[in-house]
Amino acid sequence: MPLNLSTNCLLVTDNNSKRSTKIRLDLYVHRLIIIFLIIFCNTWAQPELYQYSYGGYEREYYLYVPESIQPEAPLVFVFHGYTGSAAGIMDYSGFNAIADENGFAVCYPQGLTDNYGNTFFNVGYSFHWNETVDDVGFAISLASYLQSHYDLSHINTFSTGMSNGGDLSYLLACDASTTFRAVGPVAGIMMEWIYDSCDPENPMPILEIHGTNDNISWWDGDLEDEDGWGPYIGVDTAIQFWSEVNNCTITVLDTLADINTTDGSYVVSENYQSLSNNNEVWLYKVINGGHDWPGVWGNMDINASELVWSFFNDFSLVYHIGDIDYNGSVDIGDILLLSDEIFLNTNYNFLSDLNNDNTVDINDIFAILALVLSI
Ligand SMILES: [Ca+2]
Ligand SMILES: [Ca+2]
Ligand SMILES: [Ca+2]
Repeated sequence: MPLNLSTNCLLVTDNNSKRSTKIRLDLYVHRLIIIFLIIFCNTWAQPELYQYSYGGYEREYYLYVPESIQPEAPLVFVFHGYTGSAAGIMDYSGFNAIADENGFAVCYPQGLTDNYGNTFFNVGYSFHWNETVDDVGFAISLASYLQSHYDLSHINTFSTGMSNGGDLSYLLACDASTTFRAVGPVAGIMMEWIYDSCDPENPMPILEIHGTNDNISWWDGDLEDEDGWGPYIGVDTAIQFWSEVNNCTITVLDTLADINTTDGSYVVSENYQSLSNNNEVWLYKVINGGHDWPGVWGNMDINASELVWSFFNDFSLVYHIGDIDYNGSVDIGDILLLSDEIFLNTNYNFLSDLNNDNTVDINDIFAILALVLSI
């Protein structure tokens, strides 16, 4: 018996040993899988720095594509301020986290360096009189490339930015309204020359967030160019201009809750609406606010990044590839339109490119027929 007991004990010990070894191995494998997943997921979702040749320059941008992104997801451009950087605004704006939650891609272009050694986007400041870089062309070209290469929305593409990046967003609203669906400048202004020449092909929703005590992008503008950036119009004039462009006739004013009573400012919202279209113009007027990105520094009652995304989301257009007439279904009417486009050799329409090969031809007819006939 003692021997048996002993043997049993030994056997038990042996079994325990094997079991504990197995448990250790299982834990080890599990840890390896978790570590692998963490590395893999992080690698997948990490923003990456890319190069892009345009206009004789080797441009750079960060692109963030959440791992859960769906085809035809929105694309948001975020432009940094004068002397700033793509990495800097990517870091402080928090747009990558918002993109994760809402399923859109974010592009952070890097401005070139001017004669003063400062990074910038060219909106025609007076001291940039000799700069010829075409940042509007760069943004249009890069948007088109990213839309096609990453299967992102050709319609729901937006622009925001801080200060100089906000100024560029206004210029894009004027000159690139067929590429950008809406823009949301923060502490941005319209240079007088942009205001004078602005004639957008499409009206577009505009959101501005601006402090009344901004000591760089002055609320009332600087038409006499006292500050050296070149003449620019005031915020109220810009908002009035875009309200007229969008045919807005209704104004809704609201004073937002002064949630943070130690930030020295509060926010009044102005919402301009149209009876003839779905476009709106929004102004978040930060009373006593400075040259800030609210929610990060300056006013803490609102979060500029979240407001900008919420605005873009509200003005995203819903569409489906193949529904060329936007009537909510793919049917004979769309087949006829597609046939006309091919027959008349009209400009490329991505809604007609059912097989997503960047051309509209007979193969798309076969594809839409298959879709309509459900074969
Ligand atoms: Ca406050
Ligand atoms: Ca249709
Ligand atoms: Ca095609």
